[in-house]
Amino acid sequence: MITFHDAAVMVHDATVMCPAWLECDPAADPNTLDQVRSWPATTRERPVSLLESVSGPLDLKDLSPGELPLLAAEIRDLLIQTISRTGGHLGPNLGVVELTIALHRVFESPADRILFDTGHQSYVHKLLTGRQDRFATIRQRGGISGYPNQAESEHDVIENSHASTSLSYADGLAKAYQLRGEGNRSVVAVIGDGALTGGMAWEALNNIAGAPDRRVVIVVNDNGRSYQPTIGGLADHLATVRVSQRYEQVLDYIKTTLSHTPLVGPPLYETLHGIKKGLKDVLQPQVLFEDLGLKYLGPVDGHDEQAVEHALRRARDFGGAVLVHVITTKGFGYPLAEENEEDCLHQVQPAATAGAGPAKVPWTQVFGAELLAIGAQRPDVVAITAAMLHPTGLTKFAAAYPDRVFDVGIAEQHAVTSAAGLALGGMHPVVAIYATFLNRAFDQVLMDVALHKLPVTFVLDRAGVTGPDGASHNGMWDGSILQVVPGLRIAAPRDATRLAELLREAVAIGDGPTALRFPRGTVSAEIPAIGKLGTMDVLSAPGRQGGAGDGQPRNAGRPAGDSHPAGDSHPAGNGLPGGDTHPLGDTHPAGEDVLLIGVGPMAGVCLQTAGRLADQGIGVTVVDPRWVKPLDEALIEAARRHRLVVTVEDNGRSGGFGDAVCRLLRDHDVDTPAKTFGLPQQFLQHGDRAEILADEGLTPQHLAREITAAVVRRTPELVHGPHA
Ligand SMILES: Cc1ncc(C[n+]2csc(CCOP(=O)(O)OP(=O)(O)O)c2C)c(N)n1
Repeated sequence: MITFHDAAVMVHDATVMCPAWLECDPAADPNTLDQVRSWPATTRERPVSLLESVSGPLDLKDLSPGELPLLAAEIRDLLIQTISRTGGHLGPNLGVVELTIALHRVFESPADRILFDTGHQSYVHKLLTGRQDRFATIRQRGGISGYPNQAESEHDVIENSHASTSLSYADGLAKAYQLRGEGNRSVVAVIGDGALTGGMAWEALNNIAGAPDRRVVIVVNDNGRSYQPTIGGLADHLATVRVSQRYEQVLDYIKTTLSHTPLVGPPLYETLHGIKKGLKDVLQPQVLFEDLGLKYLGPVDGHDEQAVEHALRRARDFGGAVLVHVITTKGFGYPLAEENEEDCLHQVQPAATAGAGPAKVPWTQVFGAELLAIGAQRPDVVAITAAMLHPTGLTKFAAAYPDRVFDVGIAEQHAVTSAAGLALGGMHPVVAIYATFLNRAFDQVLMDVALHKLPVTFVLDRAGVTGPDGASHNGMWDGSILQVVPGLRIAAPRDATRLAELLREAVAIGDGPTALRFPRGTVSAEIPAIGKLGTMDVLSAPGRQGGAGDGQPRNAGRPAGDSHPAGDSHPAGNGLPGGDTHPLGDTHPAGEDVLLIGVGPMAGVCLQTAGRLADQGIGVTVVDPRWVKPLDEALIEAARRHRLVVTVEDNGRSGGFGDAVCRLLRDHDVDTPAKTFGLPQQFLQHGDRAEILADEGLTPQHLAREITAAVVRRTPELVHGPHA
């Protein structure tokens, strides 16, 4: 096992980390290394003193270089203690401690602007810019955000947690400063090698390089990983530097190997030797960036604070567009993170939830298990991830079918159009992606997949409120933007059994795209259907209460054989899979006051709401549509039979499922009024998922109160007792 001390020494001993251009000696300050080595095993014994003395970047500048390793150690200590309790991004922040200290010692934030791409690695920046006292509240309701946040600090410039945007922001800021005559302000963008795989970053690089006189400093934080090792040609290119594979060594290798290869060996070696310059170009990253027109500095050891400072000063004083290549170790200083193969503890769960209570099955895991089973039966099914293999549940599928899984990097747009290509080539791609990140690839879904009626299945994990990661991580948009895509069908499972069923139905559809959305967290209790309304499941009806079952996932998936073209709606019981069973129809008993339609896990919430309403004497039919687009036209007659239609969804209300139901009823001159419940069209603050859903009224108690009030307004005679 590598300890923190060993790791520190290993990094400092690596010759590549202190290149000649830097004119520094990695062991120049013996106190520095000694201090690191003497860091007590139980760091809690050491009072947090240096860090407390830093209330902003100016204080940081007063510290001597010899004090900085201790400061770094204190920061790591605080990160480990706090994040293991609150949850959050641990590995990325442990890796940027020295880099962030150096940034704030060299640049004059907030006059100079420091932008963190994605923003998940900004915790150290928060600690150094006056937020130590609130750090314990990170990611909790009312506490500080897990990402940069303008309301928190003048040092936070951008808030987005979607990757690969920082260089475009930087380009725009530098243009603005130039136009305003403030061209002496530096704009610094810190971007990981993972985020650098996003196409938007390259669009920005192209523009930044086009105006080399603007003061844009691009700091590439190269730890070789996104969640997992970063993939692709660029990553391979950067890796050549990380492992110190100098071109001379490669030439030696080629010389020894090829000259022993009969016939082709020696001539090929001569040829390669003749193009030595070309080979050098291939193996040195500065060429890649300098060919674009960017000044390149590096590589520099990202855990040698003085070396990073030196490089950043040179970059700042250069006065134009420059790229500083910094090599770091994700999780640095914490062996549990550094050695964690899955993701270097990229994001950890709060201590309170990790391992607490009876084991519950995450939605992601149910999806992963079912896809694995489907993979065994369907050799045409392939999986695509945008740098999130483990988080999207593809681990087992990748292990079983390594040739049928494609990690494309943080490149959602490419993921979708590449899926279109796979589908054109006869495969059925399953694009596993967090709902919020699909937003990026809307045009690709619309034009590259749907226009071509291609069988691509989008599996949208973390749909609806996600919670602690805040506004930009909530998957509350897909249910609206996908509504406008012709021919795309959307399914939302209420429990594990339905997730397995609907995934099978989705991959059985061959004439257009499908999307399956489910939330963050663990699966809801099983809710058996008591009947059918067209293709939809009836979960309870007046006098026939349904309820949650045993909570055990059942593998009840069955293939679907239909290929109904998906419009806004489809004829009752005809079209989508599952429409062949017992319509409740005329056998339905009287007392049909409210038709309550719950999307996905909201079906369970609706069932509980119905119980409360029944106590008020209000008869409720609870329906889970399963496929929420296209709508089942059985809804039209069902709506006519009820006095009020209510929809509940974990998605923005504008343009979502509820709006689609209202449009269907209007189009068919149904007079029954409808109420739609969902998330307000706002950027919701971070907090616990359950807390946020409660804030927005998506609880049985609140819904029952609202629905009772609506019923009373229309038919006061129905409600006899006090309101819920
Ligand atoms: C558009 C988008 N897709 C996916 C993600 C999820 N995500 C968050 S951090 C991350 C990896 C980032 O890697 P890198 O930029 O190298 O930073 P590191 O964590 O290694 O410091 C990913 C894929 C995201 N934030 N944005």
